[in-house]
Amino acid sequence: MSYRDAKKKYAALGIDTSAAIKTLKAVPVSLHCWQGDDVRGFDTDPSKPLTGGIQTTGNYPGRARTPEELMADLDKVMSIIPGTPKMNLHASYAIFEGKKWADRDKLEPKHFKRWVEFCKERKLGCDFNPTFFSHPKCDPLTLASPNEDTRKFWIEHGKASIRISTYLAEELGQPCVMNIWTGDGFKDVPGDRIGPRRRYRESIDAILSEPYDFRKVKPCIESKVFGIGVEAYTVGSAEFALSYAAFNRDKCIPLMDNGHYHPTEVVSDKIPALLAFFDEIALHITRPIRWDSDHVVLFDDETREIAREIVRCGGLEGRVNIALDYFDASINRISAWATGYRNLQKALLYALLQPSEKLKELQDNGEFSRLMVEQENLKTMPFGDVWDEYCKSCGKPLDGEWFDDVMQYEADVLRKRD
Ligand code: RNT
Ligand code: ZN
Repeated sequence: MSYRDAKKKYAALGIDTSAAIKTLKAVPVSLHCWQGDDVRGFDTDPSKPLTGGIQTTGNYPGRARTPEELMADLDKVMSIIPGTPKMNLHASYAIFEGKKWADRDKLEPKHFKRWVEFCKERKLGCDFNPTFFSHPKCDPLTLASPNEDTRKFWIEHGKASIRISTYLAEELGQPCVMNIWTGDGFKDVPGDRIGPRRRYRESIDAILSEPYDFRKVKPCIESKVFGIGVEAYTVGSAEFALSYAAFNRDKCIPLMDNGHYHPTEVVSDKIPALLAFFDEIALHITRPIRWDSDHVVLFDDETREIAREIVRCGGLEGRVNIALDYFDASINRISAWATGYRNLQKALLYALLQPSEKLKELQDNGEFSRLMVEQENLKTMPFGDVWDEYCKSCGKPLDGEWFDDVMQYEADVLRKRD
């Protein structure tokens, strides 16, 4: 079926495919830099293991080892993905010119100047993340540590990150979403659960006391149910993070990562729950297989349902800040990056092609049999033709047209790195 036929079929349901394509093109979706190098960054010794609740598995050849390599790989990915990407950096990706290394508490905007140039040349906005892991000052706790010096160090890192986020927002003319996540927690049954949480709360208060314009810099608090090595207790649990954001709604927003809940919980359902209270929320979209495994995002049921809720709740009008967060070191990293990004784009387009008003009406009228049947019918609509049209109109390859090119890049570039 051609796009013209597909357009007609959707029009018969009252859906304007051209409008959907136009809307999606303008939605910024953050592209996480850390898929390209297995979350290593440039500020610590790459021979040391990742710590602080982050781990990657696999040793596929071609990991980016330098800013130049990572930027080249990002360009490759961006040549494949449709839509409006926004960069998403971690503080550990600071670039030290002339070998002048600075520790995380001493990071400055100048350490991100090359990234600003990179973004400007490509007309990208940029999000930011303080990096509270893979560093000798994880004792193992950071912001929740009982050790005052440790806490101070990480608070200074958080404040430095706010200054860097302001710099990114001002230079690039787009708001910077700045996400606070720590892996603070304990492997086994703690002797004190409230102490670390009180300290975590005070530390975030201290970080957010650094002046910033909330319209430009949007600090987020990301929760997590557990992590590797901290199986028994996580300081920044769901209740903690949500309560923090709710009690400080003039200063920050909650961030939900769909790998950070019990396996039967779904973030799709949590989106409207939070949007009933918060003006804005942020998401990390990932694919957890039984736990926070951070697999590449697929065009699967839950990704589609997340996208449907984003669209139905007005999330594309600035209420939902969308970012990707996965890292797979066992397959070609560029292919992984592009597959996940394209799949999220697909899910958003799919969601924009739903007759949301009609479905709502059926529900409100109690027509549940029809609601089920119509929702099932939608699944065999000629979505692929609209997706192809979207890719074409963005000047990007269709499914089936880019993988060989990535394999060529692997042979020419990635394989020569090891
Ligand atoms: C970890 C969190 C966090 C990180 C990134 C690298 O479980 O999801 O968001 O994945 O900041
Ligand atoms: Zn995350």
